[in-house]
Amino acid sequence: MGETPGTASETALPLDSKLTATKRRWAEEGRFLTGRVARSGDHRLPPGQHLVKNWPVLDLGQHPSIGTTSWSLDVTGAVETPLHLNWATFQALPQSRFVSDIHCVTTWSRYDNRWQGVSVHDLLDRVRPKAEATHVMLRSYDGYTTNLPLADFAVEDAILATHWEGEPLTREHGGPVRLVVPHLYFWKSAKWIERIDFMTADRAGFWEKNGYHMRGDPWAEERYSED
Ligand SMILES: Nc1nc2c(c(=O)[nH]1)N[C@H]1C(S)=C(S)[C@@H](COP(=O)(O)O)O[C@H]1N2
Ligand SMILES: [Mo]
Repeated sequence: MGETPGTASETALPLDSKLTATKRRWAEEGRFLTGRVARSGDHRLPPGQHLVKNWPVLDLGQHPSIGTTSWSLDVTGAVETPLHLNWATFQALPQSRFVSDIHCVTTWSRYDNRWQGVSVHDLLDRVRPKAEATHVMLRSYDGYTTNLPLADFAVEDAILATHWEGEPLTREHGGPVRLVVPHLYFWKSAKWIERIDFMTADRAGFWEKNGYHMRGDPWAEERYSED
């Protein structure tokens, strides 16, 4: 039997005992356990969504051209160890693979996307968010921003993806590196990611300032904010 569709399957290479210890500690503390995601059958397609086989491109219309030599990622704010990663130091982090579904607020969903890259867990293990960190703001090379609760950013199958279906992510889909947070609407999954800022309070990103929901849970149809 292979991987169960719709569940996170991870191969963290190599198996890092420090990381495993961190995950075990989080599990014991019950930390970051909201929003966990394995779903099957009738519950797999969120309300109001329809399935597509292709992968649509949606964004603000600017596709920044960031080669791997000029790409870098800053991790800043309420963390013990801020990081400035270039392509080489990013590639040196453990590599993970997940299979997950995409749910876009414009009502399309796409099943079984195979991602490869650096898991958010591995990043968190290195930067160590401070106790007062509650949210993150993601910033991208096209000027896009989106905000997330830390507990949603920190789910097991969230990944800074460099590959989709075994191929490097194309520029239009956010290459060289995009975030994928599969259990929230896809606008939270920032393409061309440039900065992750840990915050001690929630702030609205681009779409959130324009009426989209602060959290964006597809199963609760958190499409637009109430006010
Ligand atoms: N940097 C950046 N990331 C972004 C966007 C964007 O405009 N800029 N659009 C978001 C929206 S609204 C969606 S639906 C998905 C689309 O990703 P895709 O084009 O790979 O399907 O990217 C999200 N991430
Ligand atoms: Mo979207």
